[in-house]
Amino acid sequence: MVKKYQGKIFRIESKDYYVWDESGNIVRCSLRGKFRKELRIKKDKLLTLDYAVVGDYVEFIRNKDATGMITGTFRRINFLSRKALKSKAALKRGERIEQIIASNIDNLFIVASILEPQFNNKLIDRIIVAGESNNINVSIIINKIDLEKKESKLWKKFYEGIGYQVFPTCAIKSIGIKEIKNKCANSTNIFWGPSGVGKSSLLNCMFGLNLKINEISHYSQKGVHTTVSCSMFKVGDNTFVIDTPGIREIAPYGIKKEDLGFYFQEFVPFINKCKFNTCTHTEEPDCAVVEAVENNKIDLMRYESYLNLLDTIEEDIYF
Ligand SMILES: Nc1nc2c(ncn2[C@@H]2O[C@H](COP(=O)(O)OP(=O)(O)OP(=O)(O)O)[C@@H](O)[C@H]2O)c(=O)[nH]1
Ligand SMILES: [Mg+2]
Ligand SMILES: [Zn+2]
Repeated sequence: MVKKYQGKIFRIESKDYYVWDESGNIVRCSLRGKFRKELRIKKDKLLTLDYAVVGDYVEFIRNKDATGMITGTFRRINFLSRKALKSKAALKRGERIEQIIASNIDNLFIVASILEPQFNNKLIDRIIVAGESNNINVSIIINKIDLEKKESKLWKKFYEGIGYQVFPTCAIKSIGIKEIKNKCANSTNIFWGPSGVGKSSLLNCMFGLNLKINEISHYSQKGVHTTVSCSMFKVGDNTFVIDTPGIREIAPYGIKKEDLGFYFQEFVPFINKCKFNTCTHTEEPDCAVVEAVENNKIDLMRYESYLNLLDTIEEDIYF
């Protein structure tokens, strides 16, 4: 019998899976060929899932040259995912692809800025849904408050009103850093959001990391992604942070239309009062959510985000 070891994936580069073994040493592993993608057939559609992602606990064997090979993964507590951008060929084959960003996460910090790049509340709401639907604690960081203060305060109030913790920060001047560090302690934390908002800058500032950041300080819409893959870092006892590449768009994966409302926290108290328990809060009679929007108990912007998302999940297949 070949001896099996256990570890945790902290970075994936092309076909190399970097794993911490039980003593915290780094082992570069390959993935046994048949595990590359897990395929599932559901309702005649082919679904593919990433077999191993950053955050996964794995089982591996050691090769003679000190590298390893992953032979299995352990069940994920949760994971953050989105619908993969579809290629035309994949669409033709009827494939629906889920891209898993990382697994076994406690806190999702959605990072945004007001300027450079401009605040996009619809995108934030979509990332919130991705977090909420996977049982991940969500908070929001508004970085670059040196560039704009007034609107930062308004959006802070807006999201706090819904029930989210909001951290205003400036990575360049180390403002608001301690509060986030405290929240990160003893947990696994992922930082996700648009490109150029300062995710890597914040992590450098908070934990003295040396992540690559965009050297061109003036943000352009065409800005390239500086961080190109997900990486996890150990920054304290039991404390991990994950830096991610920026996102331009995101569609959550595998959410049922009638469940979407539950991922908009402030809708939840009203949902139970809708006439139909499959209410999608659009055209149905006696919808308590629509009524709450009309009475300004639910903000119209959030309801618009909801409708916008509802439109895009129309075609999903469900597990
Ligand atoms: N004015 C200002 N600029 C900042 C701040 N934080 C980061 N920046 C700048 O914003 C630019 C982008 O920062 P990054 O840390 O590379 O952004 P990112 O979110 O990691 O971007 P991707 O890796 O492409 O997703 C850099 O030029 C930083 O110097 C801040 O608080 N204020
Ligand atoms: Mg980055
Ligand atoms: Zn309703």
